Amino acid sequence: QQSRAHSVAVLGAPFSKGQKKRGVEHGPKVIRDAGLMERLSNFDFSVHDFGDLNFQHLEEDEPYMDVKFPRTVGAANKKLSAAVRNAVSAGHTLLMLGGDHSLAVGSVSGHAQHSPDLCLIWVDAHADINTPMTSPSGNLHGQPVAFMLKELQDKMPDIPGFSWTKPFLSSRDLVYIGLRDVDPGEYQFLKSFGIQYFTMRDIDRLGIQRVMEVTFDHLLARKQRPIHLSFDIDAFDPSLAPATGTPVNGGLTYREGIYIAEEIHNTGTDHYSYGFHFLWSFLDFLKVFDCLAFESNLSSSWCAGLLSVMDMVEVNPDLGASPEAVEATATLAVDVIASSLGQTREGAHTSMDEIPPGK
Ligand code: 5AB
Ligand code: MN
Ligand code: MN
Ligand code: MN
Repeated sequence: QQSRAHSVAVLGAPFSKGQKKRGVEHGPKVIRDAGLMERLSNFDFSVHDFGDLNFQHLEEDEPYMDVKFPRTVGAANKKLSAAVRNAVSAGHTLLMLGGDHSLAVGSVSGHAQHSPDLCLIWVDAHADINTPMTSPSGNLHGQPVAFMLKELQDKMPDIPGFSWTKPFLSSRDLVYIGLRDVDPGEYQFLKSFGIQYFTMRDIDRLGIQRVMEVTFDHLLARKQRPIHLSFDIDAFDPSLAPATGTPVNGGLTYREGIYIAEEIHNTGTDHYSYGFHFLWSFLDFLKVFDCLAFESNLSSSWCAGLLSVMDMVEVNPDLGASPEAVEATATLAVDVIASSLGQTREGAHTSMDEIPPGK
């Protein structure tokens, strides 16, 4: 039996000019060094390593208002956007390794060029929805979502370096998970656009299982569609992910983070929890049903789910207090990636046609 979205492409984006701390450009290297490719080779899909993009640092790049390195960040994202569009168009599920979170402008916009109906799950301590006017820091890694949202179109000035991109995402196609450090302007945007978000407090109250259920109800109940997962490692508690630029106490536990990833992988297969009560198009139904049958079959059961592009960002090896702290952070990133792509805690259900024989 053939598996379906049978190939995952890995693309490194060693870029740090969306913020001021050095080191996050080495994120792709430490995530790879933590055994990423070996882990991915355990799956039924094929893996293509596209290597790292090459970004230029522009000499002449004066701040725009308070925004730092606008042209450098804009040009890097333009390049990333084209690379993501090409990879997705070629049929790959894409894994983008950052780099700082400003890279989401390129990653999500490139994905949207191929899949205009995508939805976005943003796992982060921060909402990253500041505009140049609301940003307390001027750092573009705190602003990527503002470039995407149609609702913010008239609040975004023309920032040099970004004329290549136009807002493409509607606020109802976005869900945040893990928030616990939201700026005043950001809070206003979340509220006035009615964006679905789950703070750490919401996770405390509802539990992560219910949070994921409501997330998929919100995004997928009416229509199955591609998921873009933008995962900022600072969503985790700093005790688990210390090597990152803007840590905030009280973050996700290991099990909550892995559960989020597992549920995203399970989309398109474990669909009874969301939206079976809604009317699906006949084709959508057949597609999903086929996938379910496929999963329950013990042989070669890898099923892609709806995850289409994943960003893993903000791992900064220069900020770990020790080599162990850096390795723990990078290994955690690899664990989340593996779970998003189908690693399960109940064991691998691949390539086993019958119960193993006794001796
Ligand atoms: B990250 C802050 N909201 O805008 C800002 O790590 C922090 O990609 C942004 O989530 C953190 O500078 C950006 C204060
Ligand atoms: Mn972020
Ligand atoms: Mn963050
Ligand atoms: Mn699976």
